[in-house]
Amino acid sequence: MKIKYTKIFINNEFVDGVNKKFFPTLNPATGEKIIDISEGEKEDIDLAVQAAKQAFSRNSEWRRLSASQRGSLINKLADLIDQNKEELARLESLDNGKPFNDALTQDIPGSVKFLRYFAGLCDKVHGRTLPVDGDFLSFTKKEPVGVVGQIIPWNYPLMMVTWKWGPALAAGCTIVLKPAEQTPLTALYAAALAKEAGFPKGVINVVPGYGPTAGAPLALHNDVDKIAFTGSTEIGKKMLSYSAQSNMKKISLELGGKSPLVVFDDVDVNEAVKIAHGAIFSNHGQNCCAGSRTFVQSKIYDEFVKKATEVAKGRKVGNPFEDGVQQGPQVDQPSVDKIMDLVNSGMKEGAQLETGGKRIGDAGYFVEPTVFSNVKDHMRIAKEEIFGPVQSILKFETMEEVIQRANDTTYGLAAGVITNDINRALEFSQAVRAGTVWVNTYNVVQCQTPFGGFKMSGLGREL
Ligand code: TXE
Repeated sequence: MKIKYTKIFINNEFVDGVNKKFFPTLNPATGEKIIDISEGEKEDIDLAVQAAKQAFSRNSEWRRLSASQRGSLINKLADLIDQNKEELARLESLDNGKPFNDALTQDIPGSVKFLRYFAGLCDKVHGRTLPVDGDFLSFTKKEPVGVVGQIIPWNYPLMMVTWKWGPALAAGCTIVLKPAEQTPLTALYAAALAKEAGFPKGVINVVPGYGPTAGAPLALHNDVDKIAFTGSTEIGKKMLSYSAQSNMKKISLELGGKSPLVVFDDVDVNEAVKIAHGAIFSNHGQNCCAGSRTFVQSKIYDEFVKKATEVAKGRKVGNPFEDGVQQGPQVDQPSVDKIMDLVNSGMKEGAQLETGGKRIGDAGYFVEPTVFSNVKDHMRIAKEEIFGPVQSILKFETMEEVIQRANDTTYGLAAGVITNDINRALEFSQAVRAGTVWVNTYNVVQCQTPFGGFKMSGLGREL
């Protein structure tokens, strides 16, 4: 397919990098280059931040817009994304490897919904009046934080753009976004649509490039007022340090997880297997909420493992553009290396491999849907984020025990519980230290609900 946008987007123009460098974006289904992208570095970040600062200055066109006019612009952008959904879904699937049908029916319409929610929120951001002592009137006012740097990952490329743009634009901020180096295509396309929607120049800037050479200068910039980051916990920690080293910019972080999904023995096992399968295998396991520790109560453990293995074996892996394919390639070679390292560690540490465990072929980054049983808490596959199609099934006996084990992690993004007993559902939901707890479902993420983690899964809440 023809790729229209490959350059850095600053001040509503597509430009080459100051240093005239390029990097390839690859098709994960083949490992081959799709196209070269202009590579942004510190010099380009400086120009983009300058543009965003100018766009945020007092009496600028953007600052003079009323809140409802900002809402109209965001809605216009949502309309344009919707009108171009086929092309955006193709780009997303090509660049990221997710099934085209998932991109078309989930990622793109989801992105439109997130934008529309924030479009409607623009003129509903209220301050308070405060009954202070004496002859005084006191009120609070919510202010846009200013220039916002946004650094996003590759697992939901366009969706992450809209999660970051929606609230920042609704508040009246201006933006410099750095997409992930693996998946720059839909962010650049969205930048072109933002221009078409009528956003004034400098409000939205997109600088593709690598973490250390484009992301770090953005996070260290003294004219950036906030960084909104989604990615690994390791780089999330760096964001805090970049802030401390520079201007104490505000930081919000949405990081990794090792989320427990607890299945009690009073349930329909087939239904529970289905929920647990979706919880871990959706988006090829490349999901920060992935239900990556499946705890199953002992009475139904063997039956659950057998059925979960059958379902995983039936998962259709292949070309993301082929009808009926449920799992495409992982995003890149380092991801496959990390997954294979953890799978091998699982086998060495004594977990029982029920199915999968291997890379498929050597063209593209495909990994077999993998199920481990007999997983113990101390094993790496029960502690580290795999970010791949690997289900780890652990056995438990009692509520007290499973609460303690579910919470024995440095993460706390999400959790799930499957039971027909409301007391069990409520008790577990209260006790588990996680930002979101799903009952008898999983991975339901909607714009009306806040999203974020306890512990090292993040700081602040999105949406
Ligand atoms: O993440 P990184 P990676 C987890 C998941 C995955 C692992 C590594 O476990 O396997 O992280 O993925 C930018 N200064 N998650 O390597 O490195 C980078 O360019 C500034 C969970 O992709 O954190 C990209 O834009 N920026 C997660 C973004 O940070 C830097 C989603 C994320 O990359 C930087 C992704 C630096 N020094 C991975 N280094 C989730 N929460 O969903 C990198 N970046």
